[in-house]
Amino acid sequence: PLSRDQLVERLRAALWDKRFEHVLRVEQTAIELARANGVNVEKASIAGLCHDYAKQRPDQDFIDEIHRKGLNPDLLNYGNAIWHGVVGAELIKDELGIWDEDILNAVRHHTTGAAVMSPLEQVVYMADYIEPGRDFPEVYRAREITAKDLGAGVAYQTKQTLEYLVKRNSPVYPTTLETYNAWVPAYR
Ligand code: DGI
Ligand code: FE
Ligand code: FE
Ligand code: FE
Repeated sequence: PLSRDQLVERLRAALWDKRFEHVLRVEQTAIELARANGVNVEKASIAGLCHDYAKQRPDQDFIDEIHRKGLNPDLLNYGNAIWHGVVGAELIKDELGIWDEDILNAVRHHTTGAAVMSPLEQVVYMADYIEPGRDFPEVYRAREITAKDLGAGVAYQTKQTLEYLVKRNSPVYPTTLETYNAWVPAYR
């Protein structure tokens, strides 16, 4: 398996500087959330580093991978925002040799969440949202909530994301709705 330093170099090569720096901040935030929540810190580091590995790939790479791996054809109705996690996890497996299913699921679900998420998946989903470079208005509240209760953070982010998509008349990926139904009413 690749060492952390080797992974960092692969990410540096795959991403523009600003996005590479985001990835490093997500790694650090994921490590902190992992420590606070009894989650494997090394897995949090690897998943944090890799979560946006595929973000700058051309659409055709994702389309090819959807066909090659026989992924859900409904994916073809979406775009990079959904593909870079769900399909990106397959590229990480192929190209970085990461086979740990918990890490791969954390990458798969980092954008949409999922109805059922392991503690590691919750950590990466939240780290991407609250890393210190984020400055949208809701992020301050999100950091407070997540520090107290990781699951409550998941619910908060999911609700904010759904509101944002609906306000912009954006298509909502079905997994995002499943995440909403599983997490938001539970924290009412
Ligand atoms: O890759 P990042 O920018 O760090 O963050 P991300 O992967 O969490 O989000 C990428 C984008 O995906 C963001 O602009 C919001 C969007 N998004 C999240 N859920 C959905 C979605 N877009 C669509 N169309 N449908 C969704 O369900
Ligand atoms: Fe992402
Ligand atoms: Fe995110
Ligand atoms: Fe990200």
